[in-house]
Amino acid sequence: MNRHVTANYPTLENYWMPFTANRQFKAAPRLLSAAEGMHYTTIDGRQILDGTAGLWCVNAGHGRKGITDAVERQLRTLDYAPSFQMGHPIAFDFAERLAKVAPGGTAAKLDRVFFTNSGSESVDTALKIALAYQRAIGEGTRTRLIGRERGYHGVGFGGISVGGLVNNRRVFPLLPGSDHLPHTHDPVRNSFSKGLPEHGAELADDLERKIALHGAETIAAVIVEPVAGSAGVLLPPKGYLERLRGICSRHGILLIFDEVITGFGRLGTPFATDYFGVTPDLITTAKGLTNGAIPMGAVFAKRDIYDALMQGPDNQIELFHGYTYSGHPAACAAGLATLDIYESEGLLTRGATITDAWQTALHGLKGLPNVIDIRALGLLAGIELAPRPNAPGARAYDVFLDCLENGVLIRVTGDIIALSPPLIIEPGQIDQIVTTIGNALKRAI
Ligand code: PXG
Repeated sequence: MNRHVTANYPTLENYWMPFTANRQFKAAPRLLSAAEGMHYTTIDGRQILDGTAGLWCVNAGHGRKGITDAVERQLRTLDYAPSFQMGHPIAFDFAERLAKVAPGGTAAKLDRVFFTNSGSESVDTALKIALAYQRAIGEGTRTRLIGRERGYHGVGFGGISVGGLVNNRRVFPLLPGSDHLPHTHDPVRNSFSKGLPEHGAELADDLERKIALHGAETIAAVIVEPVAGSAGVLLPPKGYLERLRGICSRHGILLIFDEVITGFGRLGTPFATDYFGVTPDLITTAKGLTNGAIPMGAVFAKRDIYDALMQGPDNQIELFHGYTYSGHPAACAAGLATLDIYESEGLLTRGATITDAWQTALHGLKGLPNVIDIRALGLLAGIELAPRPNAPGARAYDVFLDCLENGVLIRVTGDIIALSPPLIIEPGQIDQIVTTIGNALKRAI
């Protein structure tokens, strides 16, 4: 794996890498230097098929000229402008375009858009909007935020408090009063499900128990990923999200869908909200919003929520929240150009036309050594492996290295392989991903 090419090789010690085993990486670095379409180029000139859309974000594929040109034009015209008590047209234009693709019927459309710079910021923004809304409607005792075990909502203090991945939480103090629903992963009952798993809708009823325990009047919001991504592509059981929606509505609790991964076409619909036909009150997004080209996130809120906060004297700031780079002109330009591509190439629904081929190919890995579950939906997939005794994660990591050596980038989390290719993937590339993983699995005994 140690493909040292001395030319072009950077000094490695200064960059403290995120979510990376720094010492292991720096001893055998894996460096990408270019990207185009479905492929990365490594620093030593090899082509790597991107099975992960970067980090679940490059939905339209790499190096899209429309995006590059729009960003360049924007930077030449208006590089930066403040968004506090000042405005610039492109941020309003982008919000208006996003409102058109936002889910929810006319009555419940999530067409009020707050800009952030990342998924983590979108999550913390949505949690704060939920708290501010409850207070604005006279429900100020509702300060509790509820997430779910194995949920990932970024790395802000709000996000890790409602998140459910222990390594991201244990070192840090968390928001008081946060609590968690049980996760929905049930391999005993649901392994190798095609489409959504049959069993587990009743897990949503745990929210009723939280309400019985804490009192509904203390709970502001529940946040879940419609499909849990980082924890290894965990699908919601049939009927689960509907039940969660019902309980939240009955008890005045806001429902937030974290669509940082599922937003912008990942399930073959514009949002997971559209796919499941269950409408939350707030949606968090990032990643595919700008095709990963410029960092940006956005929170979509129902009109009622926005309206409830537009109170008090006109000269008063309604929500004490925002970022220097909220609605950054270059990010808005990237986002508008990304929407143009999504629309002209039909990418927000393309997943629906190839998901059958994708799911069939993935499920073909059943029976290979150590594969204990396969789950796939839209253009997402998780392949769960039996861990090696006393070495959790080692087998999947070997598969990751093997695939990279053989020209395919996958993502592993623990002993789960996660796949989320760009939405432009062609059938031959699906075969290449699946064949490469299959060969690696045979070697990773
Ligand atoms: N919510 C969800 C559902 C996410 O998946 C975030 C929030 C945070 O987004 P930012 O932009 O702050 O990173 C995410 C991010 C992985 C992986 O492979 C997943 C994410 C990021 C990096 C790696 O599991 N998701």
